[in-house]
Amino acid sequence: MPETRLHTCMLCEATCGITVQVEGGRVIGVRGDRDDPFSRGHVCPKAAAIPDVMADPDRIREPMRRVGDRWEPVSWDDALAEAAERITAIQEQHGRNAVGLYAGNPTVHGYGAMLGIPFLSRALGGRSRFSATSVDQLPQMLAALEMFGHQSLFPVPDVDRTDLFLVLGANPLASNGSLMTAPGIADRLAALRKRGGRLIVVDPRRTETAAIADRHVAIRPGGDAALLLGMLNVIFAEGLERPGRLAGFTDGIERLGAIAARYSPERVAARAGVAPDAIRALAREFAGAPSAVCYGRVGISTQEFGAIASWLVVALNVVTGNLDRPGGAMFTTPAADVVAQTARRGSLGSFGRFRSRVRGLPEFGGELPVATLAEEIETPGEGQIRGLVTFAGNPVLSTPNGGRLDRALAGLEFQLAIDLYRNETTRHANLILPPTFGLERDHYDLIFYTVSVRNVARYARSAVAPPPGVRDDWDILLDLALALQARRVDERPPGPGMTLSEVRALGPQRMLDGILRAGPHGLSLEKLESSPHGIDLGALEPRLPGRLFTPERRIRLVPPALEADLVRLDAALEATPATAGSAKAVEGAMLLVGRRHLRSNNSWMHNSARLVKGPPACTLLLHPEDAAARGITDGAEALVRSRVGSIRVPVSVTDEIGRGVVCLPHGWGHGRDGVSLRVAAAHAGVSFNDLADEQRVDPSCGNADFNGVPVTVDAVVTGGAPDPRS
Ligand SMILES: Nc1nc2c(c(=O)[nH]1)N[C@H]1C(S)=C(S)[C@@H](COP(=O)(O)OP(=O)(O)OC[C@H]3O[C@@H](n4cnc5c(=O)[nH]c(N)nc54)[C@H](O)[C@@H]3O)O[C@H]1N2
Ligand SMILES: Nc1nc2c(c(=O)[nH]1)N[C@H]1C(S)=C(S)[C@@H](COP(=O)(O)OP(=O)(O)OC[C@H]3O[C@@H](n4cnc5c(=O)[nH]c(N)nc54)[C@H](O)[C@@H]3O)O[C@H]1N2
Ligand code: SF4
Ligand SMILES: [Mo]
Repeated sequence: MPETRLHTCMLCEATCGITVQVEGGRVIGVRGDRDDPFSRGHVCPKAAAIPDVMADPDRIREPMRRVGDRWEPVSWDDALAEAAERITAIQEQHGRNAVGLYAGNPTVHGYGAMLGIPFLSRALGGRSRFSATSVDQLPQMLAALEMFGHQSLFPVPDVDRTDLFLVLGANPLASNGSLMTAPGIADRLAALRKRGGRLIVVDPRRTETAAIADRHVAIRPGGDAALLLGMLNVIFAEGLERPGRLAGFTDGIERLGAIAARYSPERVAARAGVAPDAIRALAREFAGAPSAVCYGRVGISTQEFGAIASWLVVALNVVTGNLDRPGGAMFTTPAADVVAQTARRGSLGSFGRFRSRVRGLPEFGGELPVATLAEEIETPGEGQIRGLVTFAGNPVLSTPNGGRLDRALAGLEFQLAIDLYRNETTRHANLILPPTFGLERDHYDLIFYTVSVRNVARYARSAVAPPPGVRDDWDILLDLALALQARRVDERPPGPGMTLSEVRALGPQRMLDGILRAGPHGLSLEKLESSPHGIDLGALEPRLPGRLFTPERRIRLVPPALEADLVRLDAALEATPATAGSAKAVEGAMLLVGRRHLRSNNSWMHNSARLVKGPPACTLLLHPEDAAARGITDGAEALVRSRVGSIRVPVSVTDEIGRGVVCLPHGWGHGRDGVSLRVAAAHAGVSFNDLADEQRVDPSCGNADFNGVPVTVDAVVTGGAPDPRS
């Protein structure tokens, strides 16, 4: 008889409660937990693939060492010792910056990894730290830091109560929400419309979410900053600004009004790709709604004007009185309040404390933009990166110009990967250390409950034992840190507080318990375990001004760093011909944007047969007129070229994408040598990031610019001359 265990899905930000059927120590099924007060039984097709990853024959189950292009097992002791020796040897000769660290997305999906990574980071030392932040939400963190004083204080759309949900550059029906933990988002959006609320989606593509919306605004890629300024212009010009109680603790409202006065709908329309009348209507509708919330995600964040757009999304909510009120953008009161906890330690965040060696890109949160990693490896000189640790990341497929990074990694003196798979990135490693995964470990969403649409908490014990040869991420991170520390001859004696060995012995569970006990709900692991389906701690409540971390405890509506960046936008507005109805007229090229699929998760779940079956997902969306102009038919291959690379990809001809824009998912391209992903290799696809240009970043903060990459698209001429770059 199978037993049922409770757990939480750790794949995306929705934190769905799951029930797990276990028989003979193996997981035989995963379903939604109907008794979870937050997710109420919702799961998506990916949940069933958790056991696929756990039982994947390609999964690495013991530490592996590469000898040439052969891999051999190695004991944990030998692997850790060798890693520490190689890393310290490089650092002793070339300095701490010579060994880099890249932490990928799953870091934030495991509390042990999240709590452990700072210890490895500190043990490595130096400034060569990178993470997926700079290909994702960095501009939104920058806006939080500059406006609220803490880089992790995100306003969350109160989707369950709002009257108007204005979505820019997010497709929650595919992504299940981001910086908005809202399991079962389709039901929540249906409920919104049922109670008379409106959903408006601003996106270059008529996405799954746009298709169920009241209105779809087909914006030009990278046009959001222009659109938002145009809306603010109308709001101030027509006296529609109503900050209400926010005015009592907000600085810069007048200044924002003066700025907005420069951006009439007529001036911004071409760049936004939205007609002046439509901008006016949108502004009036938003300002006039009983409650409204503007929410922007990956599409506004990873683009040319990501920082300005991220700032203006918050500003629009403030100016219309929709920040910190029900139905607007609100702040959580999380049971494990890592925001308050880091603030107590004085780490509110940082920006621009130092710059990258080669391109001079600014530091953010102690990290450098990953778009500069390849050149930091390739460029000789002091501080050149010669060794790299990757943790839960696949930057070859997930960072811009992955092709260049791929080649750069091949030239490293030493690479260590902590990962489940030998993939496009970890194939270059000298050592791979394999972690436990999924239901083999306990789970608490340290990060995502800080951005959830209700205050909730759920803790799950591990449901099955891990394979004997793997270790928890926490253990790997701390053991590596200890091994590094042991080799440092120059190490200063441990100061007050706990030693690394004491931290290692304490373990992540007791750390989590401490954070919960210190938190605003006085919870503990014991209390959470007595409510195994999770606890609903209520709807979000107004938190301001108490939750602000600026020294003056006021909102900075016009952060100087972001205001200064407007000159760049001004130049772009001048450069945009007023007649440009399509993006094409502007760049002389097509503009490439990304997309996500419900059955795919960044780069690393394509080895699950159940997720990749069916028609190929990695296709280029092309408008029928653009297709006809190039003689490309549905299903045929196109040659897509950018400054940095070229790919051949099957085309889906569809009017869901605007003219002049093409759309491709990221995370594909598994056809490389030395990758040990048999199912994924049979559904290889091509990598978006072989086209994305590492030199195209939002220069204000260095975040990658994936949305609006100029490309040319041509029919593949069979029998013609081979493309020189492919
Ligand atoms: N199934 C699935 N779920 C996931 C993931 C996954 O890979 N698969 N990844 C997870 C991760 S790491 C994240 S960060 C979240 C992301 O969650 P979302 O932000 O919801 O992700 P996307 O689906 O990429 O949505 C981005 C949208 O921006 C649009 N866009 C592109 N350029 C522009 C532009 O210039 N302006 C505007 N307004 N829109 C633009 C794109 O067309 C796209 O629809 O999803 C998470 N959830
Ligand atoms: N063109 C384009 N590029 C993008 C995006 C886009 O929209 N367009 N989105 C960006 C975004 S939002 C993100 S977050 C990044 C993601 O970028 P990355 O984090 O670099 O890439 P992932 O594909 O998430 O790779 C995760 C890796 O972690 C491993 N892994 C999974 N679970 C665990 C675990 O529990 N422990 C350990 N140690 N390893 C684990 C997997 O095997 C895989 O190798 O991609 C970015 N890249
Ligand atoms: S929506 Fe996200 S958390 Fe929920 S089952 Fe799917 S992948 Fe897991
Ligand atoms: Mo992400």
